[in-house]
Amino acid sequence: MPDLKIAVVGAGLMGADHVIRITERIAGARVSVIVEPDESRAQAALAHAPGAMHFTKLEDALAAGVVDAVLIATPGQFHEPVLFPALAAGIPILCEKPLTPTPEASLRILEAEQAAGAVVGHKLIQVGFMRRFDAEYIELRDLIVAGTAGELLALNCAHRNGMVPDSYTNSMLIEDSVVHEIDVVRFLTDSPIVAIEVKHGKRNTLSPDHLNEPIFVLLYTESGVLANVEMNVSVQFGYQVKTEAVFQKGIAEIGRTAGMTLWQDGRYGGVENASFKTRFAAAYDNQIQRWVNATKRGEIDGPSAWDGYLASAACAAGVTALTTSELVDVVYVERPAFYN
Ligand code: ISE
Repeated sequence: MPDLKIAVVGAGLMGADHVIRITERIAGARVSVIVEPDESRAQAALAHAPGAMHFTKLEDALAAGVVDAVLIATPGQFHEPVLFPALAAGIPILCEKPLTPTPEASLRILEAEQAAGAVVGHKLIQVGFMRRFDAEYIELRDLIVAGTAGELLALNCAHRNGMVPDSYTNSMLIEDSVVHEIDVVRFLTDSPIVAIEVKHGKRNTLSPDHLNEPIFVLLYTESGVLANVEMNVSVQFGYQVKTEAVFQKGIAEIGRTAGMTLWQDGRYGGVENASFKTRFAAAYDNQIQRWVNATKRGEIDGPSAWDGYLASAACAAGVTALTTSELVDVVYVERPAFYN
């Protein structure tokens, strides 16, 4: 079977990383196009994509007939205008999280996908919630399902970034960062998030002036399992994502820093990840390989646009909770049959 020709849209931090990943580690696919308005970013990415063409608009690449599938890695607010032409072309899409920043926009995407799906006969969008492809999250989910430690009661989650760029806003604490816990808590518990509450701790003065964090987010699931998330984007020392699961008969912990521990000169320790690019490298590889394989079968193999919508709806409640400090209910529309 010929290589899947992928257009990577957006060659920023994540897009550039995916270009290298597809070229060097993914079987059965190659980057045929880079869509990026910034010339220097595009050139830097093209250096890792032999034979790829450069366009500034996805529509032009689609018209040139050199694209079988699209990987969208622009910032979230630019997903919608890229999703529409890709859906109209009826080709498979891997869209980085969040699907869209608002539930209203996600609903527009669901409609467009159902229209395109009626023609091609299957779903077209997979959303890049890569934690679902991380070996430890999968192991934890298996433990929850097996029930050998008893019923799951609660989750204590820590999501810590060393620092964030100036463009990162307060609402992105929820929409760009906690969105991962919003999705993965549902993945782990198989239960929708029904309400969200946000508390502010003592502000970190090392945080950019416009941010008020760390925050502590309570995600209430329909099952009764409560997830408590420390969201902290100014920890300075590195990147950490950890979860402790509290069961009736035990505790499970995932996300401890992997690698060698060195004892020397009266000290011991290891090396902490600097960013999500290394912490979740294997999960990203796994996600993209499975997506490539699935597209060749006319399927997706991971979170759908419906999962993306559920996360956007929960994020909208989360952003309200962030500004009001109240417990905010999450409101969802009924699931269309297409997503059953
Ligand atoms: C970033 O966009 C990501 O998706 C990372 O996984 C997350 O840890 C970070 O907080 C976000 O800004």
